Amino acid sequence: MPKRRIWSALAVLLVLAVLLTGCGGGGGSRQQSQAPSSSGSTTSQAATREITIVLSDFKFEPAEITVKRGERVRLTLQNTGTVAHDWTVRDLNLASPRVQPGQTATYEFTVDRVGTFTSVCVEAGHEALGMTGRLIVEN
Ligand SMILES: [Cu+2]
Repeated sequence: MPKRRIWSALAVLLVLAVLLTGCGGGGGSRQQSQAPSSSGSTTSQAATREITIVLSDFKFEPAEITVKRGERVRLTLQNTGTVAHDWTVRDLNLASPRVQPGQTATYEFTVDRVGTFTSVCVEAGHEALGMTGRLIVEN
């Protein structure tokens, strides 16, 4: 009876297909749970925070940076513009070196006050042209 064999074979295939698709669906939704990472416990190390700001005509990129009170900050100021620029926070007496077009300078500082401060480029007219940003100091 060859016909019955064929039907039996088809039935077996059908069952296998259902089992395989069932397994595939179940396996995909399984997720490995990982141990929670304790990211807060390593911030006590006194590492220098490195931040790069691109100075262009006439903006800071990023305009806003955030640091922690008391930590050493090293700014890398990269001037991609066509005129000299700087990065100054008057309220904190922070003033970077003047960076010539195409040049890069570094400026290190530490802030002991928490708050949000305005940063500007003090080259003539640049602040008025929108070359301002914010320095946020967190505890
Ligand atoms: Cu400028």
